[in-house]
Amino acid sequence: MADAPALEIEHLSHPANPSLLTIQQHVMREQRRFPNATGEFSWLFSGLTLATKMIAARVRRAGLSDILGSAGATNVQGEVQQKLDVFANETLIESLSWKETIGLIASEENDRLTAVHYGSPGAKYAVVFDPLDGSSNIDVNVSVGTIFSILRCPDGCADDPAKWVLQPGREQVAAGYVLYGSSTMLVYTSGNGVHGFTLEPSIGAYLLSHENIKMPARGPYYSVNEAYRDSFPAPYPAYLDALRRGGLGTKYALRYIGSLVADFHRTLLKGGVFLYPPTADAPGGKLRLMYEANPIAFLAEQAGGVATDGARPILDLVPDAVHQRTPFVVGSRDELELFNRMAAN
Ligand code: AFP
Repeated sequence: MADAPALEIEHLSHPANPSLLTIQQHVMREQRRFPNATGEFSWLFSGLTLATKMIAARVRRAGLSDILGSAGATNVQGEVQQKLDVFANETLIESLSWKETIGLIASEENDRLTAVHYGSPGAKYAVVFDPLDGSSNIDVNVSVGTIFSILRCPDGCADDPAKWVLQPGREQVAAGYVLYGSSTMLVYTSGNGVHGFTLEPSIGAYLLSHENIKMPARGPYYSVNEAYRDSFPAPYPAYLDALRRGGLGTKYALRYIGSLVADFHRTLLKGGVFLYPPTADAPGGKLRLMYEANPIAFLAEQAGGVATDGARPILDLVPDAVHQRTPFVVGSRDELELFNRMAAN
């Protein structure tokens, strides 16, 4: 019998196309940094990506379907729930409940923690989220977002859900947001830089579009609801004046959408500073520490930026309640250096 021809191998002549890297592949690649990684984390992440694609689809059709407007109830914050808030919350909980590694869920929309696989030996993570931030903007077609934070079960957490969830932001395993804007983007960090993925709607996949995002060291904008300026404490009014009058070399312009994910996304890409100071109506600040400030602060620090509550780094704050609020200042290195200097005087 004649010798069979040897199988020939042709080597790929070009490197893999990075723009075809999906979020799933990226998360798996990041996990390989940890020798004992099991792939469970990327399975967990798939619950988030599926839910946010469903939310994106619903947001896109918001004007066409009967989903705009109030759902007729208020949430734990006393805010009127929009129908899309309810849909986003239920979709995230439903999608995440399939993931055996999730023990607990905490949502902005729910008064109490939700036990998912709490008590099961495989449950390692808690997921904390704001299902649809900026939802008072939905009816006027302004960008909204989902913000999430993932926390690992620390020693002893099995008997104590508070110990599991009420961890400082520094302990986050991963965090990110999805911005439902002119395109849908997912931006996340697992502690190794900040990476952005754009949803390609024709194939339903988040594809890598912004690798290793770095926040410019200085930017052109400050972002704050200046209608409350009269009740801002020191140093906020003087700080805003300094930016406007060229204290950092250029005269700053103002940009404010009123939707944290959109305002932060601009700050992340263009630089500058976003502020939600204490006000007369909200002396402890308006934004929520665990599912707004912590995940955004983690992203900011990973991108070279800074986040503070006016006195301490956001990520060092030890929460004592899931829905606790905080003043919040986040942005580029130079703007935050000036802010911290003025706050210390
Ligand atoms: P809603 O989800 O109720 O629209 O609140 C959005 C938000 O929590 C945050 O996304 C904004 O940065 C902030 O509130 C805007 O608050 P003001 O309307 O007081 O400026």
